[in-house]
Amino acid sequence: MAEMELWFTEQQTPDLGFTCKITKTIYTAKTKYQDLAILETKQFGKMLVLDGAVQTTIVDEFCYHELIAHVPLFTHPNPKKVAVIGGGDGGVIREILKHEEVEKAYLIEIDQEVIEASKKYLPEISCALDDKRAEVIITDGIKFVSENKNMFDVIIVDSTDPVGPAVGLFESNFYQAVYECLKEDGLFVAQTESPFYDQDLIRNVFHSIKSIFPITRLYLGFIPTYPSGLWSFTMGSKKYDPLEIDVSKIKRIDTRYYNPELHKALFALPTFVQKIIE
Ligand code: AG3
Repeated sequence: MAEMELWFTEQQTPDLGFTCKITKTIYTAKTKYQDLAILETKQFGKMLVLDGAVQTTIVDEFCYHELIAHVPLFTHPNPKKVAVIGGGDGGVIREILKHEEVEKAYLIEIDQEVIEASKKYLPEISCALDDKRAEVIITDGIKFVSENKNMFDVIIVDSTDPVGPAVGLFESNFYQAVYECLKEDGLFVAQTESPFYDQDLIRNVFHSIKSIFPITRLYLGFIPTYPSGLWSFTMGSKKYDPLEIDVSKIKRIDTRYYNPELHKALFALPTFVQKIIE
């Protein structure tokens, strides 16, 4: 008898699917906010899926988590207080805590069940959530940033796609609140989707941030399990420019994607991406 094969497909666009062979469905739940699944895939190991969209996998999570954390943290000369909005799997917190000067890293996540499932089934990613320097706050990130002023050196927005509870995390009001939540020399980074499939979003986000922050920069990385693989991050900064830092001063930390040679190179954009943000 032929062996039964199970496959998971993320519908990345109305016309394109990304399909992985599944060896096991480890956990599924309908949380208050979204459908959650943790799958064992053959190609990428364990995978976290929210509302049908791949969030992270054991094999390629380092690409995303290192890029979203180390670029802002090595741009700010002395990041002591850092907040992650979203990011319930804990991967960004793990990277932030590799920086010794960080005194406290706050995880502001709306969905407690993402944190609990990640702690239970994805310890490789969530391992730093129990660190003494980490503090988890279960609340709406939009509400949190609007209620706290002048509080953080760096804010990292590790959101899902702009659908459902994350829509507001891509809006101008939110970026204004982030500006006010940062200290006078603070900076922030948000994940801003694929330059192949989300050009309007990238353009709108870039211009909203640019109308609020004195310095706005877009950088790119490669994340195999995300739509098109090519992924964008947008930084808004009050004072420090990632392109002006002295890269020879960047401390070597344990990473697999990020390195000091790459820091400025990440901001060199293909022509079609330059055009998106013109
Ligand atoms: N947050 C960004 C995931 C976006 C992926 N989109 C998709 N697969 N359609 C990732 C959270 C990791 N900490």
